[in-house]
Amino acid sequence: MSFDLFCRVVDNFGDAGVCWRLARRLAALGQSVRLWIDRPEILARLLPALDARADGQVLDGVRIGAWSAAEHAEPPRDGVVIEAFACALPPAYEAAMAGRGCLWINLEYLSAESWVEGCHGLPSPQANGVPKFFFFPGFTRATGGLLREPGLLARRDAEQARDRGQRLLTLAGLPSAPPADALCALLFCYPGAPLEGLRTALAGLDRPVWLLVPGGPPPAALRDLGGLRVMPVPFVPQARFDELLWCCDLNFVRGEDSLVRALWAGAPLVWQIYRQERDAHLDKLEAWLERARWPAPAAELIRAWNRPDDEAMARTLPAALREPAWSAWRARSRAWCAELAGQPDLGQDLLDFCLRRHQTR
Ligand code: TRH
Repeated sequence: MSFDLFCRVVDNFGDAGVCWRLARRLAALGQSVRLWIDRPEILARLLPALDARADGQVLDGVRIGAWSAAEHAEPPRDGVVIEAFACALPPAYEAAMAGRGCLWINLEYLSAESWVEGCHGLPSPQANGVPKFFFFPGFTRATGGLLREPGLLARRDAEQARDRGQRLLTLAGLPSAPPADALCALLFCYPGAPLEGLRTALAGLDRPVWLLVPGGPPPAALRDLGGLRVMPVPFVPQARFDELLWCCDLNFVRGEDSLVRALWAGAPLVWQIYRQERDAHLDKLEAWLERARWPAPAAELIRAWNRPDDEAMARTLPAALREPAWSAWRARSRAWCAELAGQPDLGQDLLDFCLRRHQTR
């Protein structure tokens, strides 16, 4: 089938990151895919081979076009149009969809809340008569699942069998390899995270800590202290981001795509959820914590990180890293990763959904 995927960047990297990953996945499943994006320069940060000024480049089997060009594009006959995160299609394109046998999918944000299961796959009747459906990523079989490429976990295991110091030297350009007993942590967070609490907690551990901070100089609040070394590392292409996560014992991630990738890493992670008005994000965080079933000290730490609370951070992080909480957290991370990997991946699930809808027309 032919897919047109529309992406508007609201902020940061997640909108482009999720859409690019889905576009690649559908192309790898043998579909013909065009990705229309309003800020190609953001995608180029994740995909350095992309020339943000050129229109119509084909990378990894996906044709990448500028949003402005989509105004005059023809919707694919009997194809699928994906509107990511309710981004609203270009009006002329939307008008041209009528009568072409298109299926229209609204790909929603990832949420662990239980109402998602009831809304996944529901129709959304449209004035132009084009059949439109909600498609929700999620953590259960009653949702669209999470994006996962075939063989990802085997690739992870093979990588992790190699020397970690060597992997970090090549990938992150570190001046030297971390000591064998060091705790390696990746920090990818939003401004406003309780960094003072993080610094105090990490510096007070009874082992060396290497904190890898990708993409530019680390925030001023983060400086070496005690056994803590703060290491700036480059912003790696998205295709190599997993490898960075796989080098670390603990991953601080945020938003949507880096969360999912940290889950596939199968190691302890601290998620910073995207902030919303009136603290709506904290309810979403609780829904996720309920599904995650982390040991209590890890859950307390994740709450402190999101509130954000420096004092609670300095207290809860050492508790979560202390035995037996740490081993329990590691074990649960592996187990949830395996459980989630036992469910169909979002790319295949979306393709099957579209095929079924086309057959039942
Ligand atoms: O960047 P994010 O915070 O993105 C978002 C946006 O804020 C968006 O508006 C919001 O709706 C969404 O989150 C939920 O976080 P996310 O989703 O993790 O995206 C980051 C992307 O950047 C992800 O694809 C991984 C990639 N990345 C790299 O490729 N290399 C790197 O070195 C790093 C640190 C990240």
